[in-house]
Amino acid sequence: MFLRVLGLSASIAGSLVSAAWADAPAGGYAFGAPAQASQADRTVEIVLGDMFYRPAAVEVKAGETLRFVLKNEGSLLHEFNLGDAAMHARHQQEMLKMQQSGMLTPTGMKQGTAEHGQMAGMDHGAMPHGGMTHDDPNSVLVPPGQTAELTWTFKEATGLEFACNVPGHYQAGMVGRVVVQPR
Ligand SMILES: [Cu+2]
Repeated sequence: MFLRVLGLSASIAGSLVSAAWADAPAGGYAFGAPAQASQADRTVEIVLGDMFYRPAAVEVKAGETLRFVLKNEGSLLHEFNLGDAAMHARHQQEMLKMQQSGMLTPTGMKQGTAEHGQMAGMDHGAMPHGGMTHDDPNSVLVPPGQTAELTWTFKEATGLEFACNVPGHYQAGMVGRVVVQPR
C-alpha cells in the first residue's frame, strides 16, 4: 500500500493537490462551510481511536450546523476531516509528504517548523498555500489524549465522509459517513 501511494508520480499528485486547493478556499466547499461553535444547532461527540471513529456515521439535515467534539482516546495522532473520498485521497498525498519531511510524527505535527530547512528539496509548487501547513477549515488534527472541535454548516451533499488522512489510517478503516438529509 505504501509503495502504491509512492508510485503516484509527484507531478500527478501535485497537480491534483493544486487543483483541489486552488478551488477550496476561494469557491468554498460544495458540502458547506465552517461556522462558529456558538452558531451550532447541536453538538455531536465523536471518539477517535486506533483506527476507528465512534460513532462511525452521523446524520444531519441540509442547513444544519453541527459542533463536533472530537476526543482522541487512541495512542496516535488522528485527524477529523470532512470531504468526499476524492478529497481524502488528495489530502492523504499531502500528509504523506508531511510525514516524509519529518513534519508529521506518529503523535503530533511540528507545525511551522518545517516550512524551511526540512522542506528543502520538496516541491513547493505542489503544496497548498505555498508552504506545508495543516490549517484547512474542514479538518482538525487531534493529538492522543486530547480533545478538539470543529463546527460546520452542512449543505446538501452525497458521499460525504469524515476521515483520518494520516498515512495508512483511512485504509485501516478510519473513515465514517455523514448522511445529509435534504430539507
Ligand atoms: Cu488516524
